[in-house]
Amino acid sequence: MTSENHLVAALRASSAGRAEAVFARSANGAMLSYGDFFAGAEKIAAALVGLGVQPGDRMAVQIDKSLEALQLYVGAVMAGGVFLPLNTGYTAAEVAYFLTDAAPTVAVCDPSRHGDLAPIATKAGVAHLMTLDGAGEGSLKDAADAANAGFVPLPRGEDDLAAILYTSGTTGRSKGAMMSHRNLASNASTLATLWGFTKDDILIHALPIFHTHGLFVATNVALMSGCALHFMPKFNADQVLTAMPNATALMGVPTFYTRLLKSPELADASRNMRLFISGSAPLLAETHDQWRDVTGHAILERYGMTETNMITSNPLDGDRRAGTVGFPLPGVEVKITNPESGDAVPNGEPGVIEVRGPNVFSGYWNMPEKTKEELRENGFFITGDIAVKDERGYVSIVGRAKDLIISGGYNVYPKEIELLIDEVDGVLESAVVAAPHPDFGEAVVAVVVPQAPGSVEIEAIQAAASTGLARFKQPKHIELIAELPRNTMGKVQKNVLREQFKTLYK
Ligand code: MCA
Ligand code: AMP
Repeated sequence: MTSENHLVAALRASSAGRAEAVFARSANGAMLSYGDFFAGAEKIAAALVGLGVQPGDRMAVQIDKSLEALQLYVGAVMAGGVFLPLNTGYTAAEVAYFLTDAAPTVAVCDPSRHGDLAPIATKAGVAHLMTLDGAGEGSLKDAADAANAGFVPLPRGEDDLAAILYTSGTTGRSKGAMMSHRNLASNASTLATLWGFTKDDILIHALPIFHTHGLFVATNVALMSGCALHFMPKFNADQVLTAMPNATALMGVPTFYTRLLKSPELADASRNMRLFISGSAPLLAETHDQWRDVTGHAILERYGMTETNMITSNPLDGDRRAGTVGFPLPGVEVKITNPESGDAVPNGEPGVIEVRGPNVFSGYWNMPEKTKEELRENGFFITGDIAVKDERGYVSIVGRAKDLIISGGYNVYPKEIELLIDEVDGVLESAVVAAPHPDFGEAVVAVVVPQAPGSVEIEAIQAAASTGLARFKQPKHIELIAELPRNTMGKVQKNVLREQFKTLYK
């Protein structure tokens, strides 16, 4: 029986004996030390246990980004709980699904949403709906303030769950990816070493903290290396540029880089930085080249998934090749396979990426059948991304076997939107595709067939989307057409629609 909390011990190791070291500097200049960060997390853990949280209980959290929100993440894990972060853009209808599916003991929301969510939480059997706002105030903070200091993290082993992250699926139903202490600790430790992070780094943190990139890649890597964060509530190009001269590294989605490239100050501001990392969506080779021309730095592109954490990375030392996502991480096996046979394809031929290692999740919450479809018995997870490996071992992602749109780093599953649109009165059917977009990479476009001419207005579809879907999932363009293009088998030809809309934003 383990006596320590595996993930918390790993996250604390680098700052042991350095309680005074800066963990985070906020946009307003306020500093938070490592000692105070963990002391605050302990108080939250004590408050959660006081509310009745037992090891293994889920804690659903839909709150604005703040340092207290990060303390809540670490505090939830200290309490032996399973942290379940939710995109702040999710509507009440979306949150209802997550609460019902995951059955958390405690949910935490912004005070402004308490009224909205209280009946939903009650219906889902949530025992406590607490609040925490973007300034770190709320009923959870009050409970933490009243709790005793010095909470000792509850023992949790490598196989115990630390988090569940929901990821939408091609069936339109979100799946909760179960992440163990080992999954999170091993990946962050590998990345911190691979990318050369030390306690002297200062990482600009402008990503949201409800997804893998901002929470497990940026935050865990920083904690594990004992470095400092420039902590920003959200991405703002001017704020990032202002922070750069006093920072060493940035992690972002491609939209960060295309937006930063618009600034004439970029060349000067980036002079002292040592590393720019991109992921979550494809970085255009053109953006990579422009960045190198302006700053002299080659962006390090890496690739991962919610279910697997990070899988591949370009090298820190060596050639960071534009248009590739680099090599498998140390300790992570990557196979490129024929989707029918599951056999590995020869180098240079496209196939589906499969991945096995300590980073790979243990399955989907309450969905054994879905788990079986995507996670082979031999431990390989089928990513649904199509890639080729070249003779030097660099992996390039060349397509997706799954119907997925990535907009500004957020995943949007067309099926979910099509199901919602098809329910609108007067709609016969719909198809949702991506159109290339200069800012978001891909934009969501909905093509809708009315039951009869004039049977539905675009406004009615927009209204349904805004009630049912987070803003980033809502179609940026809706087009009514008489019928969808189909092949001889009757399957909708999304490639024809993609072709039709490929210059919409050009
Ligand atoms: C905002 N909007 C969006 C998006 N973000 N629409 C589509 N896609 C988006 N990503 C909407 C806004 O609601 C607004 O709508 C309009 O677009 C313009 O908003 P703007 O102010 O320009 O947006 P922003 O607030 O600056 O946000 C853009 C952003 C943000 C900074 C790129 O989306 C972001 O932080 N993305 C990062 C996502 C991320 O962390 N992904 C990692 C997932 P309106 O004006 O009409 O209201 S983890 C992952 O993928 C794996 C594991 C991995 O490998 O990392
Ligand atoms: P999610 O599971 O929602 O976090 O999204 C993971 C998906 O994002 C992957 O399956 C890929 O399709 C995509 N992705 C992540 N990083 C990259 C990258 N560097 N290049 C291309 N696609 C990426």
